[in-house]
Amino acid sequence: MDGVKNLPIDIDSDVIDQENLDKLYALNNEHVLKIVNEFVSYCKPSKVTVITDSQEDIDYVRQKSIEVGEEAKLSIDGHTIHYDAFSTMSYHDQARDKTNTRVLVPKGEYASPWINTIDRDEGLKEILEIMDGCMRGNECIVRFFCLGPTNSKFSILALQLTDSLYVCHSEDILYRKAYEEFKKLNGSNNFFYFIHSAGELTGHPPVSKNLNNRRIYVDLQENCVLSVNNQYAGNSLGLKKLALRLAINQSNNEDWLAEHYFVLGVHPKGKNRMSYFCGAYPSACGKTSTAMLPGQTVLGDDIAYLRPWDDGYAHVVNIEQGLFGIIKDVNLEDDPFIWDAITTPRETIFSNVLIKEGTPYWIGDGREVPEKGANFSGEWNNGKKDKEGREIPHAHPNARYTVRIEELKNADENLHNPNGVPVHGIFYGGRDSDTMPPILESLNWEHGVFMGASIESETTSATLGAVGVRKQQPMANLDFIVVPLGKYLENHRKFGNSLERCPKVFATNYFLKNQDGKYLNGMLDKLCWVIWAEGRYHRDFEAIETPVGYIPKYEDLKELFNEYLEKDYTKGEYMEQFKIRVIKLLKKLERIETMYKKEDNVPDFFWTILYDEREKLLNLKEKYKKEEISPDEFL
Ligand code: OXD
Ligand code: MN
Repeated sequence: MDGVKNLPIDIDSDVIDQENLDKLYALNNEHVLKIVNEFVSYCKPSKVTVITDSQEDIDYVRQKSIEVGEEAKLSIDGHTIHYDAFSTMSYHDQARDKTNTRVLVPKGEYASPWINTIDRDEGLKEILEIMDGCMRGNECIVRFFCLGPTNSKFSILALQLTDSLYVCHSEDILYRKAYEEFKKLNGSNNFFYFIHSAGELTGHPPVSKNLNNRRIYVDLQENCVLSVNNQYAGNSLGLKKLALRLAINQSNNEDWLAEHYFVLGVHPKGKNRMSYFCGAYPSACGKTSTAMLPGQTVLGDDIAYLRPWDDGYAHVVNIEQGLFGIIKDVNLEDDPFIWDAITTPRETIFSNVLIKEGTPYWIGDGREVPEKGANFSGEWNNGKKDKEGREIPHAHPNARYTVRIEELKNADENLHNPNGVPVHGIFYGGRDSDTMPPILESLNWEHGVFMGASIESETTSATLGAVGVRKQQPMANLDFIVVPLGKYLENHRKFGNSLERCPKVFATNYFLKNQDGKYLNGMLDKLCWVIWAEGRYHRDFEAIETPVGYIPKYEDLKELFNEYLEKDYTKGEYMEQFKIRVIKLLKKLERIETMYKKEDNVPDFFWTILYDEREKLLNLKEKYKKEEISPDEFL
């Protein structure tokens, strides 16, 4: 301890007092001290506060966020509202900023068409200039968290410095506290760190002013991310999507996976068993609603780490303990668990919704939209337009709620299990209106990796930019992959092949439409796909082999729809949903081929599967002389 105490902390005593200094010294970690020292000197806050795991310290953050106006209390006890910056409908801070999120790449190292990179020296120079004095007049909070359950082989510790009380409060709901865990590091630098500043603030509530200077730079060399001039959690919270990028880098250099997965406990009726499934979907494509299916339990809805385990399975943990969920079309009927949690007293942060008389309203909440209220644009009334003449909706389509998972009635009992849970299956899905059937099982693990690698999805409001544009979304993780795609796919291949009990892989598509643009499936139909997949793992159902994977048999689905949804699922619906769209699938393969051809070192197994699938589809086309083949033809 003495050695560490002698380290120069040259922060003025009117910026950090003795009590806070002592909290830092107690960690006995020179790396933490150096980081705090260095970034306090760049960012120049007027005060530094160190938060331990004590309730008193944690309550301080929550209280302070309200005091500085980043959050305001709502009518229901524990509920607060936070707004992110808004200028116009197309210029705001209410979604992830992909353009200004860059990976710092040392000269001569890998650059990719899919990864937004910048030369490391140039990028550091740029962002440190922007960060010079960015916390002036504000308080910098130093906070310690754990990505994953504490005391677990899976987990990674994380240090966060931020001048946003909202960021810190959100992280407190979403992640496990770990000041005491840092002491167990024995002085090592085995942790990620994140420096965030909302930058100069404007207005009431205070929001980031200089969106044009918003930057999020990922430094793989230092295991750190610097983020400035933003508050939206996808840009600001170190532990969320910023840590995912660092973990993807680390896992691909070791023998595990860091994925954009929910984790769901599946409980089939009358079977006296349960199974765990992971699932990756681009944001706003049914991920949370799958994780929240009625009758099932939720372990996580966004990010997971997987490792091979000694029982032969891959095990998975949720690195979070809360939900930062999209609050659009969340209503009593479709999402009873979430509805219950966010409409009753408990610690909940709403962001970017409409507030009227202390009550939050969001798009698709099943209630009448108030004529006026307050939202991210200030005072709002029906028909209000932005500077460019675009109508401002009462709530943002990417508005969010932040709540702890254990507050939900369907929370899974293994949420904090340091050993994680065994993975029986994996779902991959995208927003695809015309190509893939609702569910398709891969022919084997490698084919499953191929299926995940060829997910396509139409863009949504969770990222800035146009919506509805079809894009390739490997493992729904492309926004976060920071290693060469070939390396990422090879790591997946090896991971599954090393397992004695390999998960089954399924592609799902909840967004198939008919020729008139009408969705072919109801919101809850996904429950039947999930139960079918669980049954396939346990060999309850046979399936029909097609060139692109296995599809369910009509009789099995008819029974499942009846048992789980009390719905009559007709043969006509089945035929329409599960026909093999040969031409559309061939076109998809072409797009996938074009994408991966731009990449070096894509593993051979990927090309073998792609060419094999193409040949089989061409043979079908030749044989049937039709664009679409009925499932019955494969019986
Ligand atoms: C999220 C996202 O918020 O992926 O989970 O954008
Ligand atoms: Mn996500």
